[in-house]
Amino acid sequence: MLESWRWYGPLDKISLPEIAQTRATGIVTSLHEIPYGEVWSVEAIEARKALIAKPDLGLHWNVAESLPIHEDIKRGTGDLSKLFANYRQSMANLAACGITTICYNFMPVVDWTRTRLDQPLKGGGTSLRFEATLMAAFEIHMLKRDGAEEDYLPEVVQKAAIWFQQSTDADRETLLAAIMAGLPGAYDRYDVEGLRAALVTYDGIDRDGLRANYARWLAEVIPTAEELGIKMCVHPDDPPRDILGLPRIMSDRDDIAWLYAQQDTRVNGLTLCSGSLGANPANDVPAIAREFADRIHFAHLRNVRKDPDGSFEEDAHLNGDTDMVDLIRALLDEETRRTRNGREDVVIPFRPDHGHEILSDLGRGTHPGYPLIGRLVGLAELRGVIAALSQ
Ligand code: DNO
Repeated sequence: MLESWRWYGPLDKISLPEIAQTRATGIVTSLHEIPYGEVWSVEAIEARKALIAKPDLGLHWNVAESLPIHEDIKRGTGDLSKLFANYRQSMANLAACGITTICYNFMPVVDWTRTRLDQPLKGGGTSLRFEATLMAAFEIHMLKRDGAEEDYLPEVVQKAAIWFQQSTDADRETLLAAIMAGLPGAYDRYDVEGLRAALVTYDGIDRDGLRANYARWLAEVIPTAEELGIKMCVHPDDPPRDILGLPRIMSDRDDIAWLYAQQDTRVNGLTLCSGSLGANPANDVPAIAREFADRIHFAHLRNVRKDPDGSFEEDAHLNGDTDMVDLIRALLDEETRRTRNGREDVVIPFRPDHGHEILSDLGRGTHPGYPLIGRLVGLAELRGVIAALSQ
């Protein structure tokens, strides 16, 4: 397994020399400044690659996360040929620069979603939390989405009403900011009106409709990935359930089976994100890893602790509900199998996904979920498990 680290590019408050001290060697990044749907030029990719390699810190750009998919493709609206062609061109340019693993997601409108970015931890520090009551309060009372009440347990709906009544304007703003924080690397955020407008554009698109749009996109890009030797790996939905009335179609075992069947080739694969999948009580993450192992091209390792009402909180990497040791065993077993089968892509890159804000992370203003010390703790713990299991 190759230790990697997500870096948000030159605007990231964590510098490459700091990352080098974690002893991770792979850099996972994106050209965040390029608007969705536009081509990543060879020059732009080479320049970023050189920046990563330049300080001679032993780092290299190994995974593009994400090469984002334009919302028009997810909605299936209009003439998409230009957007498909642009995506394929970016893939070709990445391949020309030697970057052959691409992570993307097919979540409509919002990426990962939390309701609190600074949930206090016992003994100090903070974590990211998804509180069902707060999400319900947002959807029912702030967004005023039709039918939102039906998506939550009655007691959650009740508590949400109380929270909303008692909340101040500042509480509501903080909640909106937390929910919007997940848009990866994007610098524009929706306000309530903007979000409402974005949701309207998905009116009439149900699960089957979204799947059809995804299948169409796969048919457009997977043959190209095959020609270029690129491994495509979808990131699961986070949280793995419908949200804001939008369908989510990459949330569990059956969704992954569906994906693999759409284009039955190894390059059509998965980012095994243990935290995303682990937030659904029905998902047995190590079992999913074993079942779909041969097309896992990348792993995000973190852990969540779930509550019965649908809430969850990001726990320490070896705590939480997922048996991380068993999961890592599944990934190492897959590497062994790949070696035996003579596969070229034996090594699975992984990154310590998210981390608690602790010690000197506090107040540093890094991306939510991506502090230095908290992730380093996660990496160190995962590294220990890998070393022990590899003996
Ligand atoms: C959250 C991340 C996701 C991921 C995208 C991939 O922390 O794992 O934002 O980068 O969903 O497209």
